[in-house]
Amino acid sequence: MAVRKNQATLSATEKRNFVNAVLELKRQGRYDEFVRTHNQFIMSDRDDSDRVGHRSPSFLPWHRRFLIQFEQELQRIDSSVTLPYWDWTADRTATSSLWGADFLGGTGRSRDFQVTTGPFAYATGKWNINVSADNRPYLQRELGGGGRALPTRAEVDSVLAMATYDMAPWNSASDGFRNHLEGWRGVNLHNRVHVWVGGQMATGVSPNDPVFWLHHCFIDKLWADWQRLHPTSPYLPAGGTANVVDLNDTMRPWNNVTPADMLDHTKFYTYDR
Ligand code: CU1
Ligand code: CU1
Repeated sequence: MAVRKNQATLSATEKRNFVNAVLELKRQGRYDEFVRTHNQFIMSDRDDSDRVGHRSPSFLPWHRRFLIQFEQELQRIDSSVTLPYWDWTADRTATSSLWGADFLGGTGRSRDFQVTTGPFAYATGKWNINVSADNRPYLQRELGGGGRALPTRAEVDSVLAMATYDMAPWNSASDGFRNHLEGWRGVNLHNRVHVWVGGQMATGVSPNDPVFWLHHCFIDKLWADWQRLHPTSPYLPAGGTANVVDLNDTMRPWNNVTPADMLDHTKFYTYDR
């Protein structure tokens, strides 16, 4: 069974294998398909009409399925690779090892926020941005530039304490665990991290930045942690709800997977703690 680990505990070899698999997927042209799919959902998910990937109950199962597909593509290149997670409550500065030249590279330069260090720097010739929001061909970051710190452990725990998965109106105005984790309400967890990284991460083409996968892997882990804390709290809504993915409805773009299929992550992988 594949074990997903905290990125801070990866060996030099594990970091290199992850980076190399990501670069190979990019070279094959398959990486950009994930960027394109994600952006299409960001553009079409609406509070008052169909919503699947975001601002809706299926935010968590949709991204779980999306990450599994990405991880499987990496494993086809290197079977030893699993997605690492970034615990941004612990590794919360622009100088943490996550941003080292041996892993994801650092923040962007001040002139244009272009990332110039590490394996995803434009000058390497291996990381051109093809699915773009602004026609710039290079990865951009402005770590911490939004002026608001990354969420704290206490903030995470306050959201994990919420016993109800989701509530009407099942969108970005909802109370409950999912919407507070997604970050449209309250302490703003997931969305705030996208803004903290800045550059492409603050847009619909966020998977252009490989940190997207490490961020969402931690969000996925927090869902699993929440399930353990609230073993009798079900996924909601159970059925008959307009415009959102109920427990046994299939999710686009796969159309063969439901939230119910995604509830037990241990069918696919485990976390290191
Ligand atoms: Cu997303
Ligand atoms: Cu996200």
